[in-house]
Amino acid sequence: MLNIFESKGNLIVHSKEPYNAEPPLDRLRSAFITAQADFYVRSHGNIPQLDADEHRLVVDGLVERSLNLSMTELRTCFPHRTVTAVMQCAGNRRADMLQVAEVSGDPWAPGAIGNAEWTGVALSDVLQAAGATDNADLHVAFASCDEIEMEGEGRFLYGASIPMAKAVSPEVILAFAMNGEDLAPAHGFPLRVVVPGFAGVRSPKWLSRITVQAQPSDNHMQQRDYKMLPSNVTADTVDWTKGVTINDMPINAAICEPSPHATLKPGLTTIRGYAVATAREIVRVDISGDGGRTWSLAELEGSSPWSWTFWHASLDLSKGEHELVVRAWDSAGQTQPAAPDDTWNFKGYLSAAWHRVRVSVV
Ligand SMILES: Nc1nc2c(c(=O)[nH]1)N[C@H]1C(S)=C(S)[C@@H](COP(=O)(O)O)O[C@H]1N2
Ligand SMILES: [Mo]
Repeated sequence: MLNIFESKGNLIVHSKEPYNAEPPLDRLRSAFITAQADFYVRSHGNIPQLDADEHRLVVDGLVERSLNLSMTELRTCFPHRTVTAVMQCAGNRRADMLQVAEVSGDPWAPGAIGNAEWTGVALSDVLQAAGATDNADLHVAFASCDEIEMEGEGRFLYGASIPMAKAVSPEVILAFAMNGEDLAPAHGFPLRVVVPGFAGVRSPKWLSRITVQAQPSDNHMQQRDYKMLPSNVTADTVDWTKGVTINDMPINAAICEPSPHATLKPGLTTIRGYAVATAREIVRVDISGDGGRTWSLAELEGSSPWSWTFWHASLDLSKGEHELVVRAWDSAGQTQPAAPDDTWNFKGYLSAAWHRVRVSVV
């Protein structure tokens, strides 16, 4: 079997251990469905090499009957569902916030996102088989097999949770396949959660346990990370209990081509990128060739619920330096903040300001 650096040879590696990497943007923009080889990887610990024949999924907590399922039982006892959905890290585009002030975490460009066809079983079917009550006040907690080591936290296994109201939505699945293939080890083989519309952190890979409980997961990932924080809060002053849990992702858009600092010829240039509004629809994308003073409409290439929307535009660029800018609009008329300063936070989460790319025309 290929090792991770071979199987992910096209990616830009932010760190090797834990392995974190994203695709170059022209590659990301080359297909509506992102190939596993080109799909970003965000890991906090090791990448477990699990045996599907041995793997078990336990369902317990506030249920009428606990389940302990093999992968074969999971595949054969429940109807299969396929959902095409974006997976996106809450730290996607963090590099832009880094330009405002220091932030913690890897400097992700706009590549910590991908769109895949996930196949598995509905989480709601599994919860129903266990006789879980779907009281909206409950939480569904997930436990994984990867081990994480963090300063001040020691060693622990990855875990996170989602509210019951989302857990019983039909789009939330326990996936064993991505784009019709087994999940690659880096993407959670043999089983992961996929929570369309939510930040990637709520979609645990290498899933081993589902627990229905009265409160959110007590895991570090749920309690002391991945929260929305005001810009005056720092690593030294943060009170995690006051942060807001990041679930839904904001509207966002990025220019994938041309790449930053590209040298172009005068005349018509095609600009390509993606926009994403998760639960809502992208209805308009604006593109500027002069730093956001004047705008024209990009052409949308169609979408599906939970997927991204690809767009392209043609701009007539004269000789000189240009700042290309994109901003998207959703069906509720919401758009993106103009500058990363507006939403800066020391963790660099939810970086969704107008995306700017400088090019030279010579
Ligand atoms: N078990 C486990 N699940 C995890 C993570 C992890 O480190 N361990 N990272 C999460 C985060 S923060 C993101 S953004 C997505 C990334 O999924 P991918 O690596 O398949 O792209 O997985 C999520 N699930
Ligand atoms: Mo993430």
